[in-house]
Amino acid sequence: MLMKCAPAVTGLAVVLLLVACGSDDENGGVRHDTGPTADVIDPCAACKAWQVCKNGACDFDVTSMWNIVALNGEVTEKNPVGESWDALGGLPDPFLCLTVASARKCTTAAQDTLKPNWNQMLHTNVGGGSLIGPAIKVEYYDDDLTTPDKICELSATLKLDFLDAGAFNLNCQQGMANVQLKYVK
Ligand SMILES: [Ca+2]
Repeated sequence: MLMKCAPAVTGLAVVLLLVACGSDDENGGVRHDTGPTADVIDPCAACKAWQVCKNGACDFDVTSMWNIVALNGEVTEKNPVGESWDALGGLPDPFLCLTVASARKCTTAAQDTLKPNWNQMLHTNVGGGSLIGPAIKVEYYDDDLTTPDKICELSATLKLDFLDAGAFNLNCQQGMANVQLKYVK
């Protein structure tokens, strides 16, 4: 009995185990496993931080909070009419605006580049309910002295998969952009 209940452990632990083993004898000495039992499987054990357990399944938590970061993008060399974006073969100055829950936020314009690298936080603490469901308005422009030239405008409906991936990309004829979704709480 002693050997069975006290595997390689230090002195103090042995003493404690001896006490525990003593009471085992009263129950027939069959209880010796302290690990969790496999009888009950929690269906929500694998729920992510932004999910709630609902009717025994993981469900999106509409009260979760998210930050939205415009990471980077790419723009085609020519504009929709086949010309360079700026005069005399100049490269574009791309910026991205995202309207979420009626708030329109834009990156600064990346100067003279086909590969803007903004890495700018546009929205903070956006409620999950505003992120999934309502479409996000996307405006992608080449900044100019007068009025910006449109690279593209579109409406994006986010999917739960995007939250899982923590990012999504926007694709249109004249360019693409990567946007990061960061779970806050
Ligand atoms: Ca420009």
